[in-house]
Amino acid sequence: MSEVTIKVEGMSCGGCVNNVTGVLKALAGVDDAQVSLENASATVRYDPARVSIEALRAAVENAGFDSPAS
Ligand code: 9UX
Repeated sequence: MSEVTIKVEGMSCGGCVNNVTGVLKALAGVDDAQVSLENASATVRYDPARVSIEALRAAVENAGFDSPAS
């Protein structure tokens, strides 16, 4: 397992945090996701053999938020 922190911009409430957490955890290869409204970020524990950082960011974007490359 690896861990990465990606940017998650555009969240405005705890519901957004739950939504982003859900879409990240739904991805095959994601073990855990800790999303921070205050830091506009998500720290994700994942298996790089199964899911890429780009795929993590794409999932966040598809959920309606912005995840610019760090
Ligand atoms: Mo918060 Mo986010 O009210 O998609 S749930 S704005």
